[in-house]
Amino acid sequence: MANDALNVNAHPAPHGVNGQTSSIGITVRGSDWYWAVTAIMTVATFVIAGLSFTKPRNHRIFHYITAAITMVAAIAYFTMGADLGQTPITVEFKRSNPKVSGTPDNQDREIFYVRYIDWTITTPLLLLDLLLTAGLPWPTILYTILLDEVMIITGLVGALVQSSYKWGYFVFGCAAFLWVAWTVTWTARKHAISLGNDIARTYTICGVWTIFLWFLYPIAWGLCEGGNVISPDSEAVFYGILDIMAKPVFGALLLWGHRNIDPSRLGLHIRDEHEDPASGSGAHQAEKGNKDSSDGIANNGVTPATATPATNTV
Ligand code: RET
Repeated sequence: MANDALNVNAHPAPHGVNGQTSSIGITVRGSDWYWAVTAIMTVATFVIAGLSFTKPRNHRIFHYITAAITMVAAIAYFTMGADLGQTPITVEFKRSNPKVSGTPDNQDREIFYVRYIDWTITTPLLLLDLLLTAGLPWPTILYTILLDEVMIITGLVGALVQSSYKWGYFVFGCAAFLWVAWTVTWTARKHAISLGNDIARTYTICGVWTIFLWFLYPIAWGLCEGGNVISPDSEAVFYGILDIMAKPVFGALLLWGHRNIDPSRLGLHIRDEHEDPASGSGAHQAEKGNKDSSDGIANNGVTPATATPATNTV
């Protein structure tokens, strides 16, 4: 079946939105690639959701978070494959390369704002996956997620700005990212190391993978939405490969690492239906011989289970 999305969804075609058209947009090949990534994200979602059934309900938190990440990405990629979720923005840098030059009377580039809606939802979930693995106190997790939102939203606003002011937003975004990168590589790693070798190893592999990949996103932004250096088809490939590495491949590494880690060791005391509400997940801790309720690090900053079992039993 031929891919007709660029004509079906655009008024006027191709890439038209609200009567305006971008002359610098994806081709059918770019759209095909977006469909391929949609398929990868969809399959990943079903596999992860299926694997969650191999775990008791109170041990599924990382499966659920990770499946939500690929599910949201699948919908975003469906949108981009359909040439939707985008708007024309006049480029700041007019280029001579025919792939990004536009036409004499139109130098608008197709900006996929839906990418940022995806990231606004999924990057906090990726951080939650990581920082819960490290047993970081919840106020630090929340604050890091807030700065992550600053990073993504400034990236979105900058992408939608035509003038050089877009780089102001880019700088705000990079500053916020440095905080996130610091927390992941330093603060949270120290916490993970205090929880035992298996947790430290899982955290380090996933954390290093994440920060290495995340550093490439602002570079892609500079070449695409910012500098108009590479074509929207190349943009699709660049961000697409990054997203596959940062979501399904990251998810596989994380869930594999978690296969023998009881969430209660991370301070995640989650009660299952057959457990006595009054005893919280104390049973779990006793059974595994963990020290996390007494050392004050691995309990996400919540009062230890032994003191007030009801408050930290979700
Ligand atoms: C922007 C531009 C502003 C400066 C910075 C950025 C970083 C974005 C990142 C995105 C990560 C996305 C992921 C998606 C999931 O698959 C917004 C491009 C620093 C790090 C991991």
